[in-house]
Amino acid sequence: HERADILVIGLGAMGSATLYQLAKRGLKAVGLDRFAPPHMMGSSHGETRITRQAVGEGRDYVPLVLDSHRIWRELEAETSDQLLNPCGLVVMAPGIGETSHHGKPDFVARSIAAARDFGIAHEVIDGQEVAHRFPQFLNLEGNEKAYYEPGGGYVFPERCIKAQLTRAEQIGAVIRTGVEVLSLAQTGSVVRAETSSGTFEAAQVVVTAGAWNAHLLGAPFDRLLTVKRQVLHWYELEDTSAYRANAPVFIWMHGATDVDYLYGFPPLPGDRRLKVATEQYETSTTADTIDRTVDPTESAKMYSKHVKGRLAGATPRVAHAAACLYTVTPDRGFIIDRHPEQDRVHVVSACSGHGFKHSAGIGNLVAGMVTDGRSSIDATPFSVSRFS
Ligand code: PYC
Repeated sequence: HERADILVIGLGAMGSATLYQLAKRGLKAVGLDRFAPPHMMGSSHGETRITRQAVGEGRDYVPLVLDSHRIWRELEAETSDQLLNPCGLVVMAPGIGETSHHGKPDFVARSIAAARDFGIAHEVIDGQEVAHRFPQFLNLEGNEKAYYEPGGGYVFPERCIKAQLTRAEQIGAVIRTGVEVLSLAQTGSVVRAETSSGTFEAAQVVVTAGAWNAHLLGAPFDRLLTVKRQVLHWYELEDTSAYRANAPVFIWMHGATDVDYLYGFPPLPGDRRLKVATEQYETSTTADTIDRTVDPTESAKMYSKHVKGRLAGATPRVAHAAACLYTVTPDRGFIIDRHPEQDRVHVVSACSGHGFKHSAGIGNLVAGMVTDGRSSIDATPFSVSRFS
């Protein structure tokens, strides 16, 4: 038997952050992953992830992203690697009216309200002003409503994971890769994980296995969590001149429903590819049965429905595409809580497709909850009991 104070299962966005924060607090933490993170099998890959400080999904999330930015800045200083690029963020809704995003109505208005509440620098601008400042966006009506946040932008997910795992190991954490957890059970004050590499025992376990969570945790998570396959597309740019130094990331709602939208990133420095995606919530899959190859027809459809005529310089030529998994709760919020039947098992993630920007702060929150039973950030909005 291998023994640990705390076992962290799954070392993607949430697990790497949790392991790092536990190691910083001096605990004997062991992290397990069935692959070798950072990897492309779960929900934490794709080169870039949007970060926004005024979180339209709800004010309860704002302290998490603010803490994440602080931690990433600290890690940047320690590792000399850039983790965060605050190139600015535009969230834009059509002139026909507000549309919902990530299950929340009036997403632009909610982002503005959060920015005002937390004193986050921002501007509210219309489509004409967006087109004037950011020539990457084409064929705007002019009457769009846009939220612009100069401190928003993107993070580099693989680098964030690597930096946190590297630092965690340097300060005492143990990382075991290629280890699949087969089952998990608490008996009294011990949690036992049966794995492909033998038995691990710990006083507490943090499950950060994303799309594998439901299978590992059983009821009620197998009922609450669904896994959705999403596709990231990179199109070749024939002309990058519209993407100036301040070209922002964007969430662009261009129609009446919450799937009439795309989000995307400016090309990375020296790159001639444009990464964009939309989302779907209709079809479910599982982490073990998902088709991770992307058919060229999927990128062709994305281009004609969302990209063509909207983004300067974008060609239909596909430079790269990747499938990614969302683990989604019924209200599209998070779950950060103890297992209702096993009080030494902590359930973290199920972040419904908007988690990465919060991950470093979530790691800090969870490490506080596990070690002291408390944290400076309130986790009650993310409790599992809200679904009962
Ligand atoms: O969190 O900003 C976000 C986001 C956009 C699309 C998926 N996640």
